[in-house]
Formats: sequence, structure tokens, C-alpha cells
Amino acid sequence: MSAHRLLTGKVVIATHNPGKLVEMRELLAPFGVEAVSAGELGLPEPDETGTMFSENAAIKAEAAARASGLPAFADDSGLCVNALDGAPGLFSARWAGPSKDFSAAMARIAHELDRRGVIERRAHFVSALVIAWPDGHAETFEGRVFGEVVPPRGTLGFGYDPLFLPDGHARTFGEMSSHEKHGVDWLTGAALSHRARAFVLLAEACLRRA
Ligand code: ITT
Repeated sequence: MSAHRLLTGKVVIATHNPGKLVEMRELLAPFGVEAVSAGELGLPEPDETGTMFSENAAIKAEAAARASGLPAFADDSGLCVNALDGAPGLFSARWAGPSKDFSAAMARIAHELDRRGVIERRAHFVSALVIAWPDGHAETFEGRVFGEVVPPRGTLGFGYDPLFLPDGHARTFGEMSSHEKHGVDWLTGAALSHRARAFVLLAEACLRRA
């Protein structure tokens, strides 16, 4: 296994999802790297042909690093519902269709659970984060948060946030500010969301506080 490499200077945030972009910028903010988004650089969205979150994150990060000549940071993530055999999972974005209608995607989850007469509502979010350098070096980190699917509540966050109630909390991600959703304590390394949990590992390995 290769040694971790420090990320300094300028980095591309290789996402076209505005909700993720906000969270990834916030997480990077304390570390003194200059972040520019794939959208700002006019980079295309590569086809996500992987069969694992980490593969798709690597596809996105490596494509952006090659195209920009800069280190690039990508997230591939999704919501996995136990009673739906892990769906929507890798297809979480696709369940919202070309119009990115997450109300419809959340309604589809409720419908699928009702159709199966399921009471068990366990679910988790997964985030795979990859930083890829233009010379081909890459680092991968993964985080998960477990909880339950509930009737959607709240207007904060993005995607499936309103229907996800993390274990030990009374409010859904849709009812939490992004700061609460990250839940990062840099002293202990604790974090709440899947993305923040993966990011804490990434930060320990590849970042230094500014
Ligand atoms: P990029 O590939 O450009 O980053 P995307 O939206 O296509 O954007 P993904 O392929 O990783 O990203 O799809 C994951 C989907 O899962 C995403 O569209 C969200 O709707 C959902 N998702 C991931 N993390 C989430 C979170 O923290 N809160 C709510 N929904 C989330």
C-alpha cells in the first residue's frame, strides 16, 4: 500500500451536485487549500460505470485530475435501505431521474416499502471520498451513518436528507444545519454524517490545519 500524500495548494472539488459542493467546501475550509469546483472549471461529468462507491468516486476524481492538471477530490455516495436489498444504493442519483426530483425518489422508497408491507426501516448512507493527483496517485476513504427511513421532514440539506433519521437523534438530516449534519469534533475525530466520517479519515491522512 502506498504512503499517504499531503494535499496542499489548489484542489478541484469534482462534483456537479450543489448540495455536496457546499458540504465538501465546508469540510475543506479549515485546511487552507484553495477549492475550485468542476462546474467553475467547466469539466464534463464522466460516466459512473463502477460497481462500488469507491470505484465511481475514483472515476470522477481521476477524470477531473487529468482534465485540470490539479489534485481532485470526489465523493460517490448513496442511501442503502435494508428492506430494499440496499436500494437505491449506487443508483441513488438515478432514482431522482433526469429532473433530479428527490421528492419523487423519496416517495418511491416509501412506496416500495409499503408495497412489500415492510415495517423494518433500517438504512444507512455511504460516502466514498477519493483524492486523485494528476500523476495517477489516489487515496480512498469511506464513511457510513446508520439510522432509519421516516416520513420526510425538514427543508435543509439536499437529496434524501429529509427522510433519514440518524441513530441517537430526534431530527432528520433535513432538519439539521450542515454544521450539525457534519457533527465534526476535530479534537476527538468524531463525526455524524457519512461524508464527514469519511472526511475525518481523509483529513487525518492527507491534510494539515492552516
Ligand atoms: P456528482 O456525481 O456530480 O458528485 P451526484 O448527485 O450524481 O453528483 P452521486 O452519483 O454520488 O452524486 O449520487 C448520490 C446521490 O445520493 C446524490 O444525488 C444524493 O441525492 C444522494 N446523497 C448522497 N449523499 C447524500 C446526503 O448527504 N444527503 C442526502 N442525499 C445524499
